Order: sequence, then structure tokens, then C-alpha cells
Amino acid sequence: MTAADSPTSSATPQERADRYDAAAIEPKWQARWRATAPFAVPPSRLPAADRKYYLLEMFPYPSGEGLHIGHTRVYTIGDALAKFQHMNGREVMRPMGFDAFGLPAENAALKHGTHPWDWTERNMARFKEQMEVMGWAYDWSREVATCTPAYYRWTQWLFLQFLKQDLAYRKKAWVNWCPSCNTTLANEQVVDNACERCSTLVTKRDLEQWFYRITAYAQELLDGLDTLTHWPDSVKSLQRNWIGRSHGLEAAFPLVSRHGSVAIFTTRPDTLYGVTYLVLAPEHPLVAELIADSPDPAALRAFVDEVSRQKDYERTAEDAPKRGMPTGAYCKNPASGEPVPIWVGTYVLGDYGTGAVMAVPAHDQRDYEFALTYDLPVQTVIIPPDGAPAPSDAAYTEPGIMVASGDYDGLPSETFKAQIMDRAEQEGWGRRIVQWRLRDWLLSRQRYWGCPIPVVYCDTHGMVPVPEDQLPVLLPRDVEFKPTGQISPLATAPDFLHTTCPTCGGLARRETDTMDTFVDSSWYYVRYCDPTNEQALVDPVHAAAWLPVDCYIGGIEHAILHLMYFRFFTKAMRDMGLIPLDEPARVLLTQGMVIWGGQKMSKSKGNTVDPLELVALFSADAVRTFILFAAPPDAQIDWADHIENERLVDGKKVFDNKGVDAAQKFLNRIWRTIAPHAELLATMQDRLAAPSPEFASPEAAGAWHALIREITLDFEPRQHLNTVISGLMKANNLLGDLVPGLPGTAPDFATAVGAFLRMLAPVAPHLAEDLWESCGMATSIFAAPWPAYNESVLASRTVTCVVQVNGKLRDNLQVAQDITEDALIALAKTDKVTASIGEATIRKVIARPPSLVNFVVG
Ligand code: ANZ
Repeated sequence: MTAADSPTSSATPQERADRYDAAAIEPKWQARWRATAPFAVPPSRLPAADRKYYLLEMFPYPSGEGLHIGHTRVYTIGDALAKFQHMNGREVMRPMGFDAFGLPAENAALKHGTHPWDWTERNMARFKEQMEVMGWAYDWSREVATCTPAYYRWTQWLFLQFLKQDLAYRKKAWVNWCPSCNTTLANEQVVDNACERCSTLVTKRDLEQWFYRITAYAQELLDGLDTLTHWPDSVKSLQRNWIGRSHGLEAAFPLVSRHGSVAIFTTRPDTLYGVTYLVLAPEHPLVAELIADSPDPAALRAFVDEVSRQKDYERTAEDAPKRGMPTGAYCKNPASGEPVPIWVGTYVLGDYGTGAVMAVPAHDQRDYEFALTYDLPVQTVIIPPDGAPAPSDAAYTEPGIMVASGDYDGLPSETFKAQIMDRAEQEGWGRRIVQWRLRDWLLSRQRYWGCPIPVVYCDTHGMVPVPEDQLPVLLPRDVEFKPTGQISPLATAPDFLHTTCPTCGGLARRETDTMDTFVDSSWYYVRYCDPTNEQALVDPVHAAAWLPVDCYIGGIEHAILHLMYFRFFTKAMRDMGLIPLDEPARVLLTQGMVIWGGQKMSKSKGNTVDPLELVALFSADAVRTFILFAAPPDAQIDWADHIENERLVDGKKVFDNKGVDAAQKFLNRIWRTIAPHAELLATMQDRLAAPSPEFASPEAAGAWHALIREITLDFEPRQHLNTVISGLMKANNLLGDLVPGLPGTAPDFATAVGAFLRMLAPVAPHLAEDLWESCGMATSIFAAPWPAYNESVLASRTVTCVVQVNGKLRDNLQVAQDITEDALIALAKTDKVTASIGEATIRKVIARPPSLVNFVVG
């Protein structure tokens, strides 16, 4: 789709002169900011402890498509907040860089016949240009790109520290494997169970892989969430569930006619007497043993193969069909002694708990559905406590009173739960355990465009870490990165592969897997504090001065993966003595998505909007103003709500962007209010830059200080940038009210313009700078202080109160802003009002202090 608005097409010359000429003015300021870098905080600078403000937005992946509207939103929010903090006297560090390793670079390079490095470099350059066009003030002196040796040297160095701390290890793991390309695949490359490249069905393979031991911090990652008082609850609850701490019982069910037992994990030992079958995950080691003796070995084997190809989330989705097959084998319920048939089922995961479930269809919904499908018995053991009937068509999952549970009948289920766990521990068939859902982080990728893992393998010494003084292990450029049948493309580069052992000097082989790109982004926030340091990842002095991040901004889609890794790395780096903090970011702002007609925007659906095209049609300031105004930062914006006149032109869908258009009109109105008076204003520069604006008119003082207060609080702590814009709209109307009195009201007008432009600057920086300059101000508006509001002016402020009788206006009053309801009603009975009421009785008084009183009479 293309936007059809053309603000210049129908404008007359006069209208053009009246309008803010963004096409000329915006590039002028961008060049100026580039030359003077008003927001740079050079890497050598240490901030004053009480003034530092580290604002970080999640850095982009430099895709081939350039900036999209989601970037536009997150970075505009960040820009406005950073500029606000800067004008409030903080030393704001707001760095930017690129999350530049990753699969799309390889795929795009294959498609276009370029090299991932060239493709990525080109995209990064383009991103930077586009970011400048948006007027975003980044401190490029601190730029990092994760694909540069200067950066990934430290990603590798950290890996070695993790290895030393036993936080990195290698073990066999099941990974996706494409039998046709003869290579492993990332989960993202598996589409509908098939290889995205050749559509061959993907299988699983057991391969040696590297892991980060995030589970070592499970408890701390969970507890730390309670300290994050300025993180959204939604993110914290997603993380809590992901970490997933459960208390329960691990119990052994002895096998019948075989040696050994099956261990299960249950959070509901109170349901033990209701177990009617047991389900093994297809990956459970016992399954392979049981297949041969099962009633139909071929069918069971085929079933197991098919299920193990499915993804966990597909298998366990609530609405996924619960399928299974009997193995023919039995075990024994350790509590009741009853025989229990053993099944294999799709809904049991191989890597959670013990990979086996005691099934209680009467009290677990998944088991219930499975039992219904396969006609397995349902045995109720808990009934509702108040004698209410249990549901007849679903599992009863609440606590209650025990029934059909041997000697325990009549006990409350919670009491029984404790008793049966005690008994299990005494009799030795079970123990209380804590189970975590969190798994260690598999970081090996059999891909080219990533950070090489800095270890070698020697026949004599096994795995040997690359010595720190030999870092970085460079990613070689000339590599056939197309999948060729080797596991990792780097294995096809002999110069890379063959090396010597750091221990014995003998022949050795390099690790040819690269790291998951999430590793790169787990620690970048630390590097920004000291980006050019060649001796250390970070100088502790710089780390202590800048960390933690004061405000971190990014999409809610990162709630789990990135934000969990980011917290994990923080704790691990703290324990290595690198940084002095427990949590990486004080405030987390998760911005809402920009969608279209309720759907995610995507190139393939053709429902994207190009921010640069919008800038060309309107202005960067208009796009910024619109995107901040359309919704509070954390809410969704549906672009479809802000367009009109959708139509076909030459077979192409086009439309008018009424939302951005309205923002542009607002900016034009500001221009027309102020620009004609620039000469007059230039004679009152002290007033324009006054730290706390002073007005001759008490009314103006009250109104302006109230607005400054609201806008300031909307920036911080509320971060309601949408109401900042409505505040600015009100302010512009107030400015307009002062114009007719000019030149008499000039001093108040100048004071108001000064406060207004400074509050506008974080939102529409080009326009604000230009008007500021045209009023004769010699330095950047960003060097001027944020206008301060005066509480005493506000306290003494009077407002107009409307007095009605039966809803009709009868009088106006000037009253104090903080007047009480009783006082207001007393004051409202003015002569005019009493005359209007006459002999009638007052039936009701509706008072809305301080602005309205309505007497209902009759
Ligand atoms: C019997 C039972 C009866 C269960 C009942 C629940 C309700 P959380 O809280 O998430 O830890 N479970 C155990 N291992 C599993 C696996 N590998 N795959 C799928 N499900 C598994 O959940 C623990 C419960 O999930 C366990 O308690 C077990 O079912 C199931 F009325 O055991 B329960």
C-alpha cells in the first residue's frame, strides 16, 4: 500500500508560505546536530552520580528493509524521553548500535549473491541515515555492532569466563535435523515440521551442543522479579511462568513383570488413589524397551517417531488433540498397590519433570480428555467440600474431601496431600522436590554468521579453551556458508578448522558452531558504558558510573527470551566481579505494537507503512508527533484507525493518512502562531529562556503553570507521551489567546512561547529549534532548561466556575483551584442565581469543584 497524501499538491503559494517548510528546515537541523553533537557523551566522560541517566532502547537487527514503523515508534518514544531528561539537567547517555549477527543476513546474502558482511554493513549505514532523518539524537560515539571483532572479542571472552565458572558446558541434546540438507536447523527454520529451505520433514538428532547454565540462577531470577517495581506486571508474570517453580512429589511406580520402576513428578499427590493409567513421553528411555513387547510394535514405533518430530508447544497446546498408544506394560501404584497400564502420549514432554505422568482423569483436564478419547476409567477421589455436585463433563480440579482413597476417606485433600508425601518419604517410594520449568540455554548454532565459540579440540587434551590473549577467534570471510552436508559451514574452511592445541602445540580442530545471537544482545548494555576499551570488557569505574540502565525501552515480544538472558548475564557478570548490580534496568517500558486492522504488519501481507515515505509526504516532526499522540506508549496502535479514503489507483491500494495529516496541521498552526512574531520575540530573549516562567497576568500564570506541571509529570514519572501532546495542543490554544493583545501582551506572550517551545522540543525538535532560532536565540533549544512550574502559583490559582440552574447557565464565578465542595456551593448562591431560583425548591445540587455547580430545582 502507498500513502496518497500530498500536502503540497493543492496548496496555494500563500498557504505554502504560512506552512512550516519541513523539507528545508529538517535537513538543516539534522546537519547542525551532526556537526555539534549536542547529545553526545564521549566514551571518556564520567557522569556526576546524581545526574546520570542511561536511556537504552533495544538495538535493531539491521534488516534489508530498513526502518519500519515499529522502530519509528520505539525510538521516537526513547528520543522524546531522552531529550526531556537532557533538558532537565541530566547527563543522558543514549547509545545506539546493531544486533548484526543472525540468520537473515545469511539468507539474504545467498539470495542476492553478496556476502553477509557486505549486506549487513550496507544496511547499518542505511539505518543510520534513516535514524538521522527521524531527528533521533543518538550518541554515535558509543556505537557497537555485534558482528565486529572489536565487539565479539568480548562475547568470546565472556564465554571463557562462563566456562571457568562452570556456567558454560557441553552435552548431547536433541536438535532439529534436516536429512536432505544434512544439517541441523534452528527452531525458527522449521516450518510446519519441515525444513524451510527444501521442505523435507525434519527429524531430531542427538548432538553435542553448548549450553549456558541459566538454571543455576533460577531462584534468583524468580526472586529478583519482586525487586523490579518499575517493570510491567505482564513481563514479570510471563517470566515467572517461564521459570516455573513447582513443588511436588517425585514418586516411583514399580514395573510389573520387569525390573525397575517409572518415576513420575506430580504437583497433586492428593490424587494418587485416582490414578487410572500412566503416560510416558515418546522420548522417555523406557519407551524404546517397551516397544518390542507391545501389542503392535510397528505401529507404536511409527507413532513415537511421528510425535518426536513435533514441537513441544504444538504437542502441549491446550486445544491440541491428545493422542496416545498403549504399550501393553503395567506398573503398580505405590500408594494403593493397584496395577496401572502404561501408555505413550503426545501431551507429556520429555524434558519436564521425569518425562512421565501419573494420569488422574477425574482431576486433571488433560488426562480427562485423553481418558475420554481412549475409553480409560475415570476414578473420582476428591469431592467438593460443601457437598456441591462435581462437574459431570470435566475434571474437578479444586481441593475438597477425599473419597475412594483407602483409610484416608473424609480427610480434607490438603491435609491428605501432606500426609501422603510424608508416607512416601517414610516408605521410600517418593520424595518432595522443587521442579523448574526453566531449561539451560542451548547456545550452539550450526551457522556461519555468528560469533565463533572460542574453544579447540585436541586428540590429547580434549576440549581446550582458546587463551584470552589469542582472542578474538576471527570469523573467516571466505567461507562457503551454503549448507553443504557438513554440520556447520565453518567446518568447510580448512584454514579456520585446523589449528594447534594451546596446551601441547599438537594438531587441533576448532569448534565450528557459532553462538546464538541472543548471546550478543545479553551484555551489550554494559559495553556501551566503555565501548572503546581494548584492555577490558568494561572499566569498573565506567560500569559503576553508568549502570544500571535507568530506562530500557523495547517490545513486549522480548518479555521472555531477551529480557531473561539480559537478567541472567547481569547476575553472572556480577558474580564475576565485572559489574556492581543485581538487575540491569530500573524502569522497563514495553511499547505496544503498531498493527493494521487487528493484524500484525508484514511485508508478505502488504499491510506495512513506510515511515520514510511518511516523512517525505509530511515531515519527521509530524510522524513523531502522530506516533506519540496515537496511544500511550504501552498500548497498541492500529494504523487502520488513522487512515481514510482507501481506494485503488492504477490497481494499487492507496489511502490518506489522516492521523499524520492532523499532526502536521497542528505543527503548521504552531508555526503560524509564533513565526509572524519572531522579530518582536527576539527583543525578549530573557523571557523566552526563563527557567521558571513569570507572567504579568495571574490568569496566564495559573493556566501556564498548570500546563507545565501536567506536561512535566506526563513525561516523568507517568511516561504518558500521548497526553504530553494533548497538553501541547492546549498550550498552543492558550498562546493563540495572547496574540490579539500584542504588542501589549508581548512580555507574557514571550514567556509563554519560551515555555511552550521548550516543552515542544522533545516531540518536534526540528520545528522547536527553528522557531527558537528565529526568535534570535543563539544556542540550541536543548541547551535551555526545562521550564519549571511554581507550586505557589498553582495553589493561588483561580479558575472559572460555571453556575447553572436546571442545566442553564446563570452565572460565572472565580474560585480557588482547590476549593471544597461545600464552600463552592455556598459561593454559587449569587444574587443572579437566587433570583433565578426564585420561590422554587432546590431538589438536588450537582457540584464538580472547582468548575461547575448545577442547582436542580422544581
Ligand atoms: C498428576 C496430577 C493430577 C497432576 C492432577 C495434575 C493434576 P506444573 O505445575 O506445571 O509443574 N506433568 C508432570 N510432568 C509432565 C510432563 N513431562 N509433561 C506434561 N505434563 C507433566 O505441572 C505439574 C503437573 O503436570 C504434574 O502433576 C503432572 O500432572 C503434569 F489432578 O500429576 B500432575
